[in-house]
This record gives sequence, structure tokens and C-alpha cells, in this order.
Amino acid sequence: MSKFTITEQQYRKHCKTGFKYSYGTAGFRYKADVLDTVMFTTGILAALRSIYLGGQTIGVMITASHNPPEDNGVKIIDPKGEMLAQSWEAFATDLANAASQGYEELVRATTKLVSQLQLDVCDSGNISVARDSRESGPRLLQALIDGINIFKEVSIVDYGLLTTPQLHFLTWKSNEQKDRKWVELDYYEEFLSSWFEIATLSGVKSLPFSVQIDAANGIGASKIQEMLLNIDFFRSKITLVNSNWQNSQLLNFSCGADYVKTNQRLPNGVQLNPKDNCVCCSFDGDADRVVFYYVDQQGVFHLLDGDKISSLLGKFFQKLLSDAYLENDVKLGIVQTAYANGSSTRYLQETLKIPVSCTSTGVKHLHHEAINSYDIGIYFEANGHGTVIFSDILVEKIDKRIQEKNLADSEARSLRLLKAFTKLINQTVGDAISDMLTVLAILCIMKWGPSDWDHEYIDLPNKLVKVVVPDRTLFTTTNAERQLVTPEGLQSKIDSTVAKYDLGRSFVRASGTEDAVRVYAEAATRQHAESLAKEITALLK
Ligand code: 16G
Ligand code: ZN
Repeated sequence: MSKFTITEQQYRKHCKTGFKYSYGTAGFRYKADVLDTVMFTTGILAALRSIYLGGQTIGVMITASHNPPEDNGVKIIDPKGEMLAQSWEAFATDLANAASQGYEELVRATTKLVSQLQLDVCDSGNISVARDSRESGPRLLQALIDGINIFKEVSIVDYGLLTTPQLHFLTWKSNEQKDRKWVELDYYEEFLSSWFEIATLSGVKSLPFSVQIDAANGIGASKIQEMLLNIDFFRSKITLVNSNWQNSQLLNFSCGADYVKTNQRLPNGVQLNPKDNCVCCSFDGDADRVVFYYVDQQGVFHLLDGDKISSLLGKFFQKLLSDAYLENDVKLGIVQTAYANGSSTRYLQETLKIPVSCTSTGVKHLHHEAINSYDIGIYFEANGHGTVIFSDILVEKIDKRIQEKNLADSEARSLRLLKAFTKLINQTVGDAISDMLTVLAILCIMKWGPSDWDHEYIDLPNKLVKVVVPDRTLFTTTNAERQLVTPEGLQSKIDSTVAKYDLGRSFVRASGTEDAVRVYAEAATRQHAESLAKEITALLK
């Protein structure tokens, strides 16, 4: 094992003491002014992770997603484009907190980790980095790069400004096919070529509706301009709003997926006439989430959230599998969290008869369940973050069947369509652009407008409340966060309260991103959902 050197000067350039950090559900996420320390140590950690994995490319994304402009964050992407392995989250937290205690502590903790993992720090490594449009991004990037550069044989590819899912995709591709350099244009090429293949196979010559995209004044706006607005097919039908990504103060302000989902209303800048035949959607600040919406003939706003996206995709793939005579060979399933609307779960299980799993909140949990349990695993959080994962075995099966002679035209077309969707969908992580194109393609093929999609089931009225408590760590859960284990006795009080409400359901869990607990309640009427939420909240005081 050779040596590495972290100089005191390097440490002082970026690190400060006295803050306690934790690698949370979506990486480190704080006010940008306390993040320099963490960026430096994340650079060190990402380099070690790549060395540990024999030089495979590790991604590092600098973003705070839907948070306000003054926040920022960082998350590490593993070689297949998935989230950092959970066992390494603790190493990331330990290194950051060591640096926050002082220079010697950081050197000690890094040396200990290197020896614990038996790493040769002269081995080579590869890191891909990118950032969203926040003002603090360039400064934090420098801290990250200086951290990585502690290890001389670790190279960096800086992609500049990207959406989070673009970096997941490029990180995965860099490992899957190492003999070439992967660039942003490859991302556009991959998804656009699958889009046009699907359009050709389905005879879609133009979009049968107009599309409004609210890009939350985030980096997704710039990518939509580069990817879609140069192409006639899209330019004539797509209007981009909240596209001012260069003014970072506007990021996520009164717009974007989180704003629309939380407030159940149109974002700033979107005006809809009920007569417009328009499909609208909102991305979040780093374009890894999307929700859709429309206004009906009476001018009433309707949200088509992650649960609705799952249900649309579930119905579509079920039909496509049956058209390809694959329905008996392929396990199609949906993964949700406890936040999924009860009506969506009932619709999937009882109407479509598709199996549904429930996991804890956080993309990594849903992602793993989708991979482990299904050949086509569709997962979406209600907030619009999700994707579809197709097993390798299924893709091989499709490829083999496509080669078969004497296939009926319709069967061959269905198989080709299925194959094209495996490429249109960014399987590494939820991707607003790819998910949007997938939904638009399905609506075109099914000849549906947003209200047809919406009418498949009616959401139960629901209410989400944030409650600040003295110590949220006292709230521990089981059964995919649907029941409390502690504080002792609280769950039985919740159960007896819920039992009083028709179609009532409620659960309490500690937030993984804020110092609070969240109460979710749903019931047959809006009034009952609100009063159930109130009663449960009162139990926490
Ligand atoms: C993070 C998660 C998101 C989850 C949210 C829950 C990822 C990439 N992001 O933003 O999926 O819905 O946390 O927040 O996993 P909460 O724990 O504060 O309710
Ligand atoms: Zn995001």
C-alpha cells in the first residue's frame, strides 16, 4: 500500500470545523455555505470507491434537487448508475464528520479507511462529475476536485452542467462500454433514436396534443432546448416555461414538480384554457422527477402524479406483453411506497391485477425491489420520481423472439416496440425527460388525452402534514414505514383513530431529509382526510 498526502493547506482551503453531517436519503444536502467540507471529503471518498471497485467510473452529482437556491448537495453514483451502496454511506458520513473535527482527524480517518478496505492508493480510478445550475456549484466543484486529486492516479471527467439522470446514464455507460468516451450527445442520441423508432412502429407522425413543460427554472430547461427544441417534430408542439435556468435565484421558485405536487395547483407561468388540448408537466430542479396535470372543461386542476404514471405504464406494458404473447413468461409488477394513494393500489391490484410491492421511502429502496422482484419492475414515488427496470433475461428473450422466422406482423411489431421502450426509459434512475417522453409516447399510442388517463381511477382525498417534534429519532417504523414500532403504544392509538373513518388510512414516519415527522392521512372525503390528519397530529403532541 502506498501513501497519499492531504496537506494542511488543502484542508484549510475547503474545510471548516463544528458541523455534524449525515449522508441522507439523497446524499448530503444542506445550505451551500456549510458544504465545502463535505465536498472535499466526498472527493476523497468517491476516489476510494473507484479504486476499491478496480477503477470503475463513479459519478458525483452536485445538486439539491427541488430545494431552494441557497441549498446544495452531493450524491455519489455507483458503476451501474445506481445510488451509492448503503454500506458506504456510513464511510461518507464518517469522513465528513472527521474533517469537521479538524485536520488530524481527517488524515486519521482517511488512513484508517484506506487500511480497512486494504486499498492501494496508487491504483487508478475514474470519476465523472456534473452539477446543476446553482450559483454555489462551481465553488463546491473545486472542493470536490481537490479532494479527488489527493489520489494521483484517479482521473476526472467534468461534464459541466447536467441533469442528475444524465450523469447516472453517462456513468453507467462509461462502465458498460469502456472502450469509448461517453459524452452528453450520446444521451440525446440514445433517447431520441428510441423515441423515433417507437413513433415509426406506431405510426405517430406528429404529437396529437400540445405539451407545456415547466422546467422549474432548472438545468432541465437547457437540456430540453438542446435535445428537443431543435427538432421540428417537437418544436411545433412544445412550449417551455420557467426556463430561466441562468438566473439561479428563480430555481424551484413557485414552480416545478415539488411545488405542483405539494400545492396541487398550476405553477407560476402556466396558464391553461380548458379548450386547449394540452398535456402539461413539471420537472424538479435537477430533472429527475416529473408530474403531469391538466385542467378539465370546468377549469378544475387535476394532478397526474407518480401513482398515475405507474398505473398508465402498468396498463400499457400489460397490454404490450399480451400482444407479444409474453404475458405468461414475464413477471410485471409495480413498486410503491406508503405515500401511494390507496385508490391507485386498489386499481393496480383489483382492476389490472398487477402485483404491487411496498417499500420504504427513497429511490434506492424502490429500485432494489423492482430489480429483485420483477422482470418489468415499474416504480414511482407519488412525488413523480421513478422509472421502469427490465431484466436482462427479458431483454434477451425479446431479442431472441425478434429473430424468429414466421412471426406475425403484429407480434413482431409488439416485440420491437417493447425493445424500443427498454431504451427510451432511463433504467438507471428516475429521469424527467425520459419519463416524459415515455408517457407522451404511450398517450400517442393509446390515443388518450390526459383526462382519459386520469379517469382510470379517482384519487382518495389525502393530506400530508409536517410536525416538528423534540426528537424525530424516537419514531421508528416497520412494515415499509406503514406502522410505528416506537413510541410504544402510539400505533394502537393511530389504528383506533383510523378505524373511525370510511376508507381511512394514516401513517407516521420520521423524515429522512428534514428535522420533522410526517403524517399522511387519506379518507373517503376531503373533510374526513383533513380531520383524520388533525386527529393523528394531535396524538403526537
Ligand atoms: C429524498 C428522496 C425521495 C424521497 C424524499 C423523502 C431520493 C433520490 N430522493 O428526496 O425519493 O421521496 O427524500 O423525503 O431517494 P422525506 O424523508 O423528508 O419525507
Ligand atoms: Zn430531483
